[in-house]
Formats: sequence, structure tokens, C-alpha cells
Amino acid sequence: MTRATHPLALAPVTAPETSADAFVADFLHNLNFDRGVALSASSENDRYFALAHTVRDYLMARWLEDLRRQKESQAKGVCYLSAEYLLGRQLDNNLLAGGLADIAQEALASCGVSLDDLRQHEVEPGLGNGGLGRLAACFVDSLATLGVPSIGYGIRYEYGIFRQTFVDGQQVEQPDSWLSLGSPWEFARPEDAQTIAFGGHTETYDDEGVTRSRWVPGWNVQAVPYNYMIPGFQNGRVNTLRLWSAVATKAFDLRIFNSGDYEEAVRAQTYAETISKVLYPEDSTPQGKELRLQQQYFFVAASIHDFLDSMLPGDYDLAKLPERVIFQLNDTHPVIAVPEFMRVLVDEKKMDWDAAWAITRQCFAYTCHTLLPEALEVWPVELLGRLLPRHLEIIYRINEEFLDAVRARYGDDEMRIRNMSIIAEHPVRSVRMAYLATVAGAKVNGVAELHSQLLRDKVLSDFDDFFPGKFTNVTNGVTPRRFLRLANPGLSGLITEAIGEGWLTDLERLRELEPFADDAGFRASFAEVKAANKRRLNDVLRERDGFEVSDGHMLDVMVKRLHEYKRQLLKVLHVVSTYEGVVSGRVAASDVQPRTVIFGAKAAPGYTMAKRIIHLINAVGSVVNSDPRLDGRLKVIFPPNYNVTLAERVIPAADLSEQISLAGKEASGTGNMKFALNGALTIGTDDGANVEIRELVGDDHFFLFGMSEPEVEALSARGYRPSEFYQADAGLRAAIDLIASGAFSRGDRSVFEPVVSNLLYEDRFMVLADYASYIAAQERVDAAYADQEAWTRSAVLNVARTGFFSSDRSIRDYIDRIWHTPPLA
Ligand code: CR6
Repeated sequence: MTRATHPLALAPVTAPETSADAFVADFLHNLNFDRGVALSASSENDRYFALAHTVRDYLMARWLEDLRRQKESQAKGVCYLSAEYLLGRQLDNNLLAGGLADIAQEALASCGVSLDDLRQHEVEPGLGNGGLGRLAACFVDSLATLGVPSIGYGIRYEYGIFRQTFVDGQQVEQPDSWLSLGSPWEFARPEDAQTIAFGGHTETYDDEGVTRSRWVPGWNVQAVPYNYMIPGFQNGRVNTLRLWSAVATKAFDLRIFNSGDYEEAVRAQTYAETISKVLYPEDSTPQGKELRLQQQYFFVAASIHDFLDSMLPGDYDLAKLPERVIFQLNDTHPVIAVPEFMRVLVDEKKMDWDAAWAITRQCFAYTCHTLLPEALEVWPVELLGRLLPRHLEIIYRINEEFLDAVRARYGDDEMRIRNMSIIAEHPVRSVRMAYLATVAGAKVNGVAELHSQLLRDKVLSDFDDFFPGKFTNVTNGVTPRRFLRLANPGLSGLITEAIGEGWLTDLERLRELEPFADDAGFRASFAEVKAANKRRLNDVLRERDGFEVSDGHMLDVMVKRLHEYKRQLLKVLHVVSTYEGVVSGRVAASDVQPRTVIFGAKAAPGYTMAKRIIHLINAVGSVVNSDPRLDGRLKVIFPPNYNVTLAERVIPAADLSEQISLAGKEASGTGNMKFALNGALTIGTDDGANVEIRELVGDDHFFLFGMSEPEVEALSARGYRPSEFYQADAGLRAAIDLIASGAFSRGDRSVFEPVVSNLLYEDRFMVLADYASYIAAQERVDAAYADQEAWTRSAVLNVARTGFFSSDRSIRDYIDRIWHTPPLA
């Protein structure tokens, strides 16, 4: 190319003029020429697409410029490898980042089109399960806002996290066909497709006197990339998210097709395309399914090859790669990238093993997101060897050399060697992906102070001893653009009025709000914003599910994935206790602090206990809500299908944030940060990032309860018998007995019997042990809420003191402690 002589062909791409008139012209152009309709004949989807394309056009020049600069500068950058990106809706975010919201509003209004209707039209891409996927989305936002050269790599699932409905109070899953009307934000790049191989066998061959290994795969698929713009916040930068979609290499076999066997002809295609068909809906509990390993290898192999092919000059000296790139492994899901990278260097680039390993060890870093042993992924050797035979050989060799080094250090301490081996022997021979990542990674980080400490002291303590300095912490964060500015325009406006602009990219500046906590006028405005946010939430809930939060009610919120360790059951027991107190006549309804409890939670479809708990919440809700003896003072609402879009409405309206996991089980939590930043007070255990939230906001503005992690350990060591707690506490007994009696299941005692007996005889997450402390803390909450001025003061201080939890700070910590990738000037 580049024979061009026309001045326009030689000029850089320019953005359209930024004015409402130009926006109208662009919007109509896109509607007419891209959608092929006149405004008068257009559907809402047409108008939404035309608007999205108009926004894209404004960001395009910067995107192309950033792509060019990242390649030309060859500055060190980050490849973030994540199986999940829980993006949430894009339109508003991109309008905000581009500084286009006002112009778009004015332009559309002048065409008789409501921006708000088009906002509501967008189906959010739910390409993640929960915290981990949302974290990845916050991180790409912050990387762009800080101007760090980076690319996010992942999978373009055709179906994201399932849509949850309730039938008779029980969860029923529906497919999330988010692409059925197309996505206006993506750019397919079939010309950049990669071929990804699987199966087959390995062999050795003589390469001019050197014996080398090679992989002879059995089958392959095409990985087609789709690019998404990730605009920085009003800084003229646009990064890239590149998600891979699987298609068959040969769409169909023409010979079979011509023979009339159509089914056989499309079989291969269907099989290949299954790889990116659907997101696995397990959060923190991997299932070890073959398709899942295919997904993991598919996207990391495509990403590594993409980076090497498209980001490096042709004659690049691979020994210099550590100065050019760091691959950040978001949990164990992408860890198969390590042997793939080794395979490329050793088998394809013919590099010497030791040299390749030295490079690899500098090019990867690993973030661990869990403490639950069942969440640490392992792959049976049989499966891995069948799907990726060469990778298994490479893993064996990495392990052999690693264990030699362990022996050299500690002698023949067989116990230690067995404990540190990347290969586990029981119950079946498997690869421990977390260990592989730890051995290969330049750094390993946990996601909150306590979590990182527990990783070093417990889960990976042998490795911490062996690799001094490898372990570090980066406390999670959330993007204030989406979770404050977009979700809570009222509060954002109030903050700007008080402390001026600039805090959205320098969130520690929220500290300047502290003095306003003592300003009665400011508190009144703050309380008015909270009330308005409750009305905004009501608008959504009413239309969506016919629910409503009553005036004067404290809004008590527990929204997160349904998992036993998070202890939704503890919250249910609190509700049931309050209810039982009133119906038994021990407590006068008039003495109950009016509260509406909102739950939001999806359960993994195969997680039976979690689904029973969902059923129980709905059952308790329907009894409590309709019992006149409560005088409307206690309500439980459980809108189905909690997702990012609903979170953006619920969080700004909340008064009380429930963060009540068993200490030592929640790695970090990120919902906890979003609530505090929006002025909810936390009731929580000393777990995950709660610890840091409490340290920052102060004990007077946080309701702490429950055992600490060492106390949990001590109780386990003594032998935990939940029934003793049941026997010893009359209130707890009454609540559990009421559930067991069938009071919430039309008298049928069998419905919740498994939940009750699990609590009484197993209770792995010690709900009963923390019950009394939780109830006492809730009483402190009620007392505090009765003093609205003091409550609002605490709420303001929560906002003022939690600026630390911006994902911009997290990314700066990654840069300082792990990546060493300065922003591109
Ligand atoms: N489930 C942790 O459990 C943490 C996020 C993001 C989780 C949660 O405490 O905030 O990651 N872990 O770091 C995994 O997904 C394995 C989560 O979202």
C-alpha cells in the first residue's frame, strides 16, 4: 500500500467536529447509510446503533492514533489475560469518556429521539460471573485513563452469564443472547484470525544435529478477533479489548456437503464454534470440564500469537521481550499461556530451553483471587495430555527442574517436595495451575492485604519461603467513572460543587469532603441525594418487577453471587429473627426499625445448596411481606437477574451494605468498595477488603462483627459443632425452628430441611457461630439509623475516606510493584 497521493488519503484520521449540529449530521448519516433506514421508519435498535456508531466515530481518530503509537514506540505494555470481562452497558460510559453526553442529548432531542430510551435499549454484555470479571472491566478502564499501553484479551462468548428468572421462588436460567440484535461496539477482524490447534501427538526430530520436539496436532479451529474500544476518561486515549470468537477452519466439508450429508458437513463447524459459545457460570468453583480447558487454551494461544505477530517488528530480538511486555494472568484461567509461550520459544523459535525459561519467568505475573481450596484449578493429566500433549511435556519439565531446585535447597524433604509439586498425585494425577503460575510468574499478588497475607502464610507458604520477594499485594479497586459518576450523578454533582472538578481521576481528593460532614447544609443535600436515588431505584424496580421501597425505610442491601461462604443465610436468619420476634409477640411491631432488605444473587446452575438458599429467601420474602402483623415495617425484595445495570441503580440508593462472609474466605470483595464510595455504611466481618475499608473509615462508621480469621481457625481446630450454638441461643433456635416448621413452605417441612440440617450439623462457614454477634451489630445499626443526622455524617465520611479504592490506584500499584510500565506520554 501507500502509493496514495491525494492529500486526504495522506492525512491522519480526524474526529468529527464536536457540536450538536455535527452530531446530528453524523447520527443521521449513520442511520441512513449504515442502517439503511430513514429516521421516520427507524426502529429503536436502528437509532441505538446509529447513536453508538456516532459515538464510535468521535473516538475513532484517537483509537487509531493510540494503536499506531503503541506499536511505533515499542514501549513496554501490559497484556491482560482474562477469561471474563463483565463490561456492563457501554453507551453511557463511552459518552462520558468522550465528553459527548451533553451534545448527544441535545442532538437527539432535536431529532425527537430520547437518549434515555436508547440507553435502556442496550443489552449489557455479561461476559463474566461476578467480582473477577467486573474487576477486569474496571482495570481496562483505568489502564486507558492512565494512558498505559495495554491490551485486554479474552473470549467473545456468544452467551454470557445466564438470565435469571424465578418460578415459584426458584431460580430458572435462560440463555443470555446478548448478540441477537448485534453489538454496535465491536469490530470483527477476520483477517487477523489465528489458527489454534488441539489434540494429536508429539514427536522428536533431528534439526541439524539437535534433537527437538514438535507437536503434531489432531485438529484446529480459527480464532477470530473482535476489537472493542476502551476509552480513557476524557484524556484522548483509547485502548483495545480484543475478544476471540471460535469458528471452524473449514466451514463445511464440500465433499460431504455435495454428497447430501448436510448434518455431517456442519458437525465440524458446530463443534468448533462451541468453544466460544457460552460462559461457564461457576464463580470461584471451577468444574474441570474439557470444554473449559479448550476455552482457556483457545484464547491465550490466540492472544500470545496475536501479540507476537502484530505488535513486534519483523526482526525482533525475543530476548528483549521482558522489556516489551508483561502478560498478567487474571487467576488460574489463563495459566496454560505459560507452557504455550515456552512452546513457541523453544519449538517454533528454536530457542534454547534455559534462555526461553529465563524470558518466560520475566514475562508473566499471576493474580490469585481466592482462598477456597476448591477454587484452585487443577487439570487431570489425562485430559491435559489428550488435548495439549506438548504442553503437558513442557509442564513436566518445568516441574522437574523446579523440584530439583527445591531439593537442592532443602535436601530430600519428600513431604515438602510432594506439597510443592506442580503435579498432584491424588485423587487423580493433575496439574495444579496455581502452582505452575507461581513458579513461572515474576510476581504473584493477592487482591487485598489480608488475602495476600494469607496466601503467603497458608495457601502458598512453601513458595513464599522458596521465592523471597515474589509475593506482593495489590488491593482491588473499582472505576469511579462507572460506579460514582454514571451510577450516582446526584452525589457526583454534589461532590463537584463542594470540592471542584478533578476528583474523578484523583479519587483520594474525596478527602476534601471531610469537613463537609459537619456542615448541616451539606448533610441535608447529601440526604436528599440518597432519597432521590431511592426514588430512581423505585422507578426501575416498579417497572421491572413491580416492587417498591417504602418511604422512611432503611435500605439494607446484600447483592453478590450466591455462595455459602458469603453467608446470605446469615442475613436470612436476621430477617427471620425479626419476623419471629414480632409474630411471637416478644417485640412490638412499632419497635421495629422500618427496613427493606434487597437481595440480588445468581447461583451457579449446578450448585444445589445455593439454589435452595435462593428459594428460601424468596419464600421468607413472600411470607414476611404479606403478614399484616409486621405493619409494613419489614420487607424483603429479591429482584431476579442482578447484573451490572441493576447494580448501578441499587448501590447509590443503599443505606446499609452487607459484607458478611466468614473471615478468611472472601479474597477481597469489590461490591463493598462501591457501596462505601456511594455513602452506604458497612456491616461486615474482618474479611477481604473490609479490613481496609474499616481502617480507612474508622470504627465509628463501620459495623464490625464476627470472628476474626485467627478465631475462625482456632474454632475449627477445637472442633466446630454448630448445634451447640443452636442450643445455647434462644433467638437463634426460634429462627431456625420457624424455618424447619414449614412456616415459609406452606407447612411442608421437607422443603428447607436440607438447609436446616446443613446449618445444624455441618455449617462449613460458621453461620451459627457468628449469629449472636451479627444480631448485636444489627441492633447497633438500628440505633444508629434512628439518629439520621449522625448517620448521614458517617455516610459522608465513608465517601470522603474511601478514595483509596479507585481502580486507578490499583493500576498504579500494579505498575509500581509488578509491571513497571509507565504511561505513554
Ligand atoms: N469470586 C473473589 O472471591 C474478589 C474477586 C476479584 C473473586 C472476590 O473476593 O473480589 O475475585 N474470586 O478479585 C474469583 O473469582 C476466583 C470472585 O469474584
